[in-house]
Amino acid sequence: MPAGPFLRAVVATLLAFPLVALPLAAPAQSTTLLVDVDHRATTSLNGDWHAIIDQYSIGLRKNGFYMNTKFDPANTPQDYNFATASTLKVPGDWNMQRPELYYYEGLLWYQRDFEYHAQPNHRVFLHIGAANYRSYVWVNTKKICEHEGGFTPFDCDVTDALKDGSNFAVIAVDNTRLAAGVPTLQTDWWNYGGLTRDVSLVEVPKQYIDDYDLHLSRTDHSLIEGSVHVEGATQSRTIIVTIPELRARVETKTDEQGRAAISLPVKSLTLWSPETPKLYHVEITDAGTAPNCPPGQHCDTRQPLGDHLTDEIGFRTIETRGTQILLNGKPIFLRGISLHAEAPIRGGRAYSEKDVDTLLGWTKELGCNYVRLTHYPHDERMTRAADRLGLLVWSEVPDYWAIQFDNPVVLPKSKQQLTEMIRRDRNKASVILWSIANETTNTEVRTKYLTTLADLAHQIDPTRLVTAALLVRTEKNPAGGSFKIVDDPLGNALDVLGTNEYIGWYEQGLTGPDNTTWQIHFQKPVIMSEWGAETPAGRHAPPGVNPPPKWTEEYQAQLYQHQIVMLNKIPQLRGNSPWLLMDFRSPHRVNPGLQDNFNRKGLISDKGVKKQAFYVLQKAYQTNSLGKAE
Ligand code: GCB
Repeated sequence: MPAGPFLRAVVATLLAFPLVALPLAAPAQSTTLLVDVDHRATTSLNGDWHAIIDQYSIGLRKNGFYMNTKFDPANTPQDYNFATASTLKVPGDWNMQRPELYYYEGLLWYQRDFEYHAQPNHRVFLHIGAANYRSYVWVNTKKICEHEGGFTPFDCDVTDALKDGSNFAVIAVDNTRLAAGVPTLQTDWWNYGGLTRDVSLVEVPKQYIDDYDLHLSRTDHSLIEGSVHVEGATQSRTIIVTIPELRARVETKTDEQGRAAISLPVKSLTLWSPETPKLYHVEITDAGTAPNCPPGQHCDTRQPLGDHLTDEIGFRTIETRGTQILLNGKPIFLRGISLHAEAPIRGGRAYSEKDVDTLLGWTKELGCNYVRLTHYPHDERMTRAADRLGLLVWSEVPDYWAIQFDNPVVLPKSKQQLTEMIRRDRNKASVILWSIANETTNTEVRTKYLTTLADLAHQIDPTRLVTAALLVRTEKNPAGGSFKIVDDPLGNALDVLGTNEYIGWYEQGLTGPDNTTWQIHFQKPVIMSEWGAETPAGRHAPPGVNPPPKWTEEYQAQLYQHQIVMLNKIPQLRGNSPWLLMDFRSPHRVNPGLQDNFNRKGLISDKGVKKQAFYVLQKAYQTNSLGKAE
């Protein structure tokens, strides 16, 4: 290879930075988070993006300097060329789009051109629905922002970088697993990389509504309360919230922080519930800086109007009383199933309406009123659809397994993802549970860390319940069988206890559940958040062999029967979400012929074939033979 400036730059960089320690880019430029982006008029940047695999992160070593300066289309780059690079579809993980990317973990550069014609007095954001795991964004060679976290949206202010006419964006996405990441190195799911969700340009006025929270008062079911925030508001602005169908309207003012408290009395409200998933059309208007209009006077002085948003919102309350979960003040049992954001049939990360329709269609067919969306926030289409379909939702951040709880750089990452998840979805009636973790080992430092997260979730959103999927202790029962003991001190910080168990799969056999007694050391509602068994669809026990062997549909189905009997004996059980709706891709599952890179604990195969256990759970849900305590 001829020694040119590029090579010299690379050699110099490599000498400066040992191979193992890729230099971290400069501290992340701030990103914001616009809520309700799917109701704004946006310019979609979905479609074909040029893509360059950069396995050694060369372009990033100088904080994007090298590639960035050569993005000028007048230059003919020596070592890469976006114009001639082949393309990848956005949204979409890269792993499923090209064979050479199936196992790829590293950096990949995306580039696309777009037209933009500026409107005066507006700000423009580049909205990225999710990019796994770290992203670095440039527009027209200007470095715009960075973001860490693979499952939450972010918005980068590109106003000053845009030109009238032809523009281009470059986004480097890196899905290298990080020990100090959230999640950390080990996960039982595929590390799908790339721009996995929608990308768009969002144009907003100079002062814009970046956030709002409208919910029903727990104590007064004829009062909607919350707040609206106007970013960039330097003086008090008039905010109007209306629900035309209810003829409800409130007009109020922002404070010095740009926040307006909302208190909106409503009459004859139909409460949102799985049986009546009623959504109301809501209008939120920033009416500018003019004073309130005195009654009886003509007021057209408040032009120009500021930002305007619409949303479809359901109103309901969720709370606990002792060991009960109350929806709209009434006890409810959560008949659920867990699911990953794995796309049915085509495979890869789920992102489309079709993916959501298929997954939630199966969930409804199963007789569920509830879904546990594991182990990270899913696409916003999922929670929108859950709102429409009347499915209650558990939504989770990827504080999964062995997070580095003792590493001070990690907690801010968890907090950020939790905040982003809550902001995006707190106007969705379907979401009732924020889950802060899954199966974390009980240590003092872990409990402190996750208690901080639970407190943060309560602080940002005092209207919902906070949960986590806990590990459960096992002890021998002197009278025979075993005890399952729920006494993880993290339970003190939670409203609802999720508990995972694999009796009959990782421990004991089919009759394991018959010999298990549960001891729960908290007077709080419990959801059996995971349990299950694995089998490829269509793999059957030999005729007449009973009990059936593991890895057969018969074993899985019979285990479901035993588990359901056990679950019904747990007095404070208030919900159930077995593991899981559909088989999903995972690097942990390498058993040839049985798994072939798929965790096969689904009730349905990744190709859409239902296993026998599907019908066992369906029967329990449809006949109400599970959760009788309701
Ligand atoms: C668990 C994890 C889940 C795994 C599952 C399994 O406990 O929470 O992510 O996929 O077990 O199949 O082992």
